[in-house]
Amino acid sequence: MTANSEVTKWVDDVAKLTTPDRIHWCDGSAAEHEMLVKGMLDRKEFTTLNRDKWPGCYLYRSDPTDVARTEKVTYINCANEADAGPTNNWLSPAAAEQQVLPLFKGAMQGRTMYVIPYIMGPVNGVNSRVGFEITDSPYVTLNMRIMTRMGQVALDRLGNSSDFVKGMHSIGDLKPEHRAICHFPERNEIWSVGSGYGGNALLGKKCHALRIATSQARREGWMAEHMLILGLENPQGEVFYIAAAFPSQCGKTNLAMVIPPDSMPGWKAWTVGDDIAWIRVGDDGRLWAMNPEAGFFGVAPGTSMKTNANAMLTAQRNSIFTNVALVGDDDVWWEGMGPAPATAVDWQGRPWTSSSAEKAAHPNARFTTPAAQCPSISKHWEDPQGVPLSAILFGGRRPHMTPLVMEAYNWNHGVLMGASVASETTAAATEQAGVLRHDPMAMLPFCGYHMGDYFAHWVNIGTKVKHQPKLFTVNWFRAGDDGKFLWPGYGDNVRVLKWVLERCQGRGEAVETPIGFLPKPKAIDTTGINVSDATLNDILSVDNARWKNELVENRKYFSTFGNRFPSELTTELDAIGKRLG
Ligand code: SAT
Ligand code: MN
Repeated sequence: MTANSEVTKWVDDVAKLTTPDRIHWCDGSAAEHEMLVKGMLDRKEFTTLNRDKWPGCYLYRSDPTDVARTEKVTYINCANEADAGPTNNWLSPAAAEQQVLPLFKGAMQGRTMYVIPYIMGPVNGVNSRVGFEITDSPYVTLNMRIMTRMGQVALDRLGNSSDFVKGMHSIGDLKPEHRAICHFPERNEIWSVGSGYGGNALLGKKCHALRIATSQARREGWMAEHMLILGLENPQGEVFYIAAAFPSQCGKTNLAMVIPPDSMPGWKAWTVGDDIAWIRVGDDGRLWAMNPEAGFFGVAPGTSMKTNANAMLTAQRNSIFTNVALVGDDDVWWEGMGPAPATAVDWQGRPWTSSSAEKAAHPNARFTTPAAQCPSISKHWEDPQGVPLSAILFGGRRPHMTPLVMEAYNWNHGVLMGASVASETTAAATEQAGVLRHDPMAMLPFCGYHMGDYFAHWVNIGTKVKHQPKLFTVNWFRAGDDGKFLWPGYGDNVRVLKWVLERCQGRGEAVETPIGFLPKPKAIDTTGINVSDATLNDILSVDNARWKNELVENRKYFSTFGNRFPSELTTELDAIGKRLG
């Protein structure tokens, strides 16, 4: 409990509305954790996994209709529709009160209401923020315990301040037609009902740390971004920090935990964050980034000792597995982990055999796991100041378009590169997979205000940063005519990061092209891998005709932001047009 009357008044109001049987204030203790787990086991909502292979780990199966973020019912509820912009669903605060608030009425009857005080960011972080999630889901509570610094630490940090985010969550009746996720950026408030899924229900993550935080950041002059943060150490022992934005399932978690290949002796990579970066302008004129989260909420399918050993090793203890398959002696399995078992229990609890047409794990099955357990976790991941950024990368899945890597000519050109990110859709969003969609800075579903204003905010931040990080676009997914990837990816992506760092140090050979600085093929270290000069030339080539089309397409897309699209970026578009001839 707390003496903060703004908190207690709000908790009272929510309790009056939702009428829970009990109210539990989370303190984050081990005893509380045990109590929550016991309840999950008693209700058969958790399966205890093998104590030797997966100590402290549990399997959870969600409602089959509740397996991913639901963007169609995710709303920005600012006062004026124009301020939400064309990329967000807008619902007026009054309409939300009429349509969504009733879904909370009596919703917690027969349930316990958990009050979760949490901190996004390190406990003593200079840019950390306090939020509260009120939820009737013990599963959500257990996930929040991994994903945030939760309990007494947050009450201590907040004290009597009224600077906190109010998140109200109920699983409601879990019916998709009774689902809504509302964000009130003007009053730092979130309402989420009808879903227990991560991005919809762990309110500290996308709802607070991105949608609400982007609005706060704009007001206060910092940045909330959908980015991993990585420290790259060269053989001389110098560490440089890189932030990178990729749309869902473009290998963000893999890059955050990348292991440099054996053929790059002396290179090391350190994980700071895998999904979200809060970035501020330091007194020293550099950009400083921190990871507001305390855990990883990673996609399981495709994760293996081969593709991401660090993620596998992190998730071996104290983790929650959602919608994966159960095999043998309380072991878990998912597609891409290794050889398929002969039989399993699939993510919906049904018998499965290796000849089944359906997948055993849901494609968006997840592990929730404490970041501190990651073998590659940076010793600076909880530094109160964060880490200074040398480079920012933008990337997407563009099989036939963007070169392996290119460097912006200047900050605004880099902002344009970020604004131009487009990628094939994946299963993490509930839309059709495999369709190309624009996803500026990988923020399309996460920017809490008008995207044109967001671009302008990026331009504005550039003017405040004396020592700007260099901005780059990367694309690990260039494919040949046969559809096969041309670049090996995974650990070998460090070869690209090596060039990025060389550029940041004023070295690294580059050629000027109409679309940016590209590495000379010889400047990419390919020692020990089988990538021919022809292939490298191919993935580092610029097809002027394609890029002219791309420019037309991008101009069309940017016109949807009307006069909020910053003129500085139009200047950069024109410059590219001129260079393309
Ligand atoms: O789907 S979530 O938003 O919960 C996770 C992610 O896509 O990063
Ligand atoms: Mn994400």
